[in-house]
Amino acid sequence: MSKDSRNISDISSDEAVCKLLESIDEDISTVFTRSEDMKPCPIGATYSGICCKNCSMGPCRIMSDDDTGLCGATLATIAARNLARHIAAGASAHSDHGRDMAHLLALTAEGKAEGLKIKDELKLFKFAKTLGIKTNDRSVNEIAKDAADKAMALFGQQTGEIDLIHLAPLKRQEIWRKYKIVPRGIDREVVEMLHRTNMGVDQDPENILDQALRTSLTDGWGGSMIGTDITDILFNTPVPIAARTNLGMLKEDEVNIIVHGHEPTLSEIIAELADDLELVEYAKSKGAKGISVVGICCTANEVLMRQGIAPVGNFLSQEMAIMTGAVELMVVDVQCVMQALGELTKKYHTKLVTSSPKAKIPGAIHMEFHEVNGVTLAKEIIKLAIDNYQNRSHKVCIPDITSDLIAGFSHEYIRYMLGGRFRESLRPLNDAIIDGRIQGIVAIVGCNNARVGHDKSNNYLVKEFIKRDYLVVQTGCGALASAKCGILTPEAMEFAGDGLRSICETVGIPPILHLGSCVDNSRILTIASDIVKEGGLGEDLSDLPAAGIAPEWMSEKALSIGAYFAASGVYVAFSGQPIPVESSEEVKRIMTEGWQQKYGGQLEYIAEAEQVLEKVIEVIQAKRKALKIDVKKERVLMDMEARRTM
Ligand code: BF8
Repeated sequence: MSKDSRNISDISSDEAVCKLLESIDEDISTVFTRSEDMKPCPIGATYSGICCKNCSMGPCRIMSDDDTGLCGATLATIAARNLARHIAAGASAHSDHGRDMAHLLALTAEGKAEGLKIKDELKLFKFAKTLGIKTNDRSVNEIAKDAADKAMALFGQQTGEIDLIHLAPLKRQEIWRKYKIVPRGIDREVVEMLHRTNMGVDQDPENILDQALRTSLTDGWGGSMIGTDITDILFNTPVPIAARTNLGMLKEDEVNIIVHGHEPTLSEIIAELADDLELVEYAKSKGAKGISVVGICCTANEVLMRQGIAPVGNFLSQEMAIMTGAVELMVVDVQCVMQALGELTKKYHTKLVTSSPKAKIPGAIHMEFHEVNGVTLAKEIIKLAIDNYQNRSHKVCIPDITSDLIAGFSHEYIRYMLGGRFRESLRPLNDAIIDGRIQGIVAIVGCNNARVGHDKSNNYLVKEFIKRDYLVVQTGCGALASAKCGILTPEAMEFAGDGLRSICETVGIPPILHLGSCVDNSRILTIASDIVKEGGLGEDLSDLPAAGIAPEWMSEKALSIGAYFAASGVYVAFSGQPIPVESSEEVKRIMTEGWQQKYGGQLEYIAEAEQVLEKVIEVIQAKRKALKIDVKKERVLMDMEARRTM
């Protein structure tokens, strides 16, 4: 790759991506070449000062604690405001997704959503109960309509508390009430965050950041949780499913369609129609052997978990897929879709289709999805792809690289898997944590970032943690990184420590659990709350020997996720690129010591993955010590060994 001075193996750990980069044409620009050509602006991106653009007297460049903006705003105020706005944007993305799912549920209940019906009634009843909807003697559709209306009302609610926070342990709810950060309404907190960071409003960094936490809680315990629950209700709660991943899953002799983005609905329908006899016959009439639907990013996680559709890559793979020359059509909805796809697809035969009225791309064909036209539109899109099969213009170059994976561990399935069908329970998990066979739970989630080695830190940390008996749970692009690395399988047990391996073997789970897309981080909140309620590991989420890591973070959504975990009492480390407060010691202190004292959680940036490993182990071991469960593992393993040899 001539435009990039780095070694290709430093750029990505994904062999398929490396293979494509090796053979890239001179005139092709990718996120990797652009990251070499354009360095990040140093002001605000790293440790060297910060930039305020919130009024037209600026942009003001603040280089030290002695400087202020024209209005007098300090470095700490500006850093807090900037972070708060990122968190508001991230929370709004997840929440708007949740709102669309609620709208879809309402239309499905009314019979107006083409091709859709409620698939998981049990989950609907649970969701309705949480929202205070009466379920006795009522039809499924009546319950679904009321639940959808109530979920939508939570976005515009002005006072009180959003219902879903009541799923958290009671002690956690009291902490939120004490510091006045219980979300009143989902949209309300995002709007108030934007107001308070407007020029001349909230100028106290701690107060700004408290509202940022309240805003983030509307994501994790609000919009994301609504999104996850309704997706399960409409498309089924995931159970473990075997599949294969990476670019080698593209088919040289079939019509290849990639679904990319975050909203599951249209993608689920397209994936279901890939086997439609009429469409397959049509594809054959055009010279293809069949239709292959694959995914990228979190849409990939959604259709992977429920239909076993192959994810061909994560965020940084989206351009690579086009460069194989084998993709007839890529259909995108919202979030994490690079604008560069518009120009790149012009150089290949690939048709780029946008489907959301919220997200159009210059150069793409817009075929708008509405809840009422799902099946009709999906068929039109598939036909467009089929018609494009004969237009392949480049030599097809599909790297012959794939890996097996197991995905789809919903919290419902984890309870069932641990306790059995009639006595589902997290007890065995709690006991394994208490006796030390599992040292703790580490969520390794989030994005790829072209400024850091693709998948590298993720793969390193995942392996190091399971080696030390930490159960790893994953979502988003982190989960897909592990899948491509081949460790999202029961065979990864060979890398696990004795204690973790003994649990995995007994229960029949892999040591790394794929929990879904980024909105599905809400599943982690639910599991953690259930662990607390199960007993023996403290009274609050902050007591649990658990932590969160976003080792290659990129999106504002990651900042919102990190903030809601910290607000929920979890230690969170971001790595790779700095979070945008690094120049302010005061703000960093608030987010570590300050949040620890008030909320029992923290969010901090740690540059190197090795340091993250050390710090997270230190944090989790301190929690084990506080719970007085820090010395049991050796004895338990010796007992197990003795039993084996008897
Ligand atoms: O929501 S992990 S790069 S695809 S933001 Fe985007 Fe990050 Fe991937 Fe999913 Ni999440």
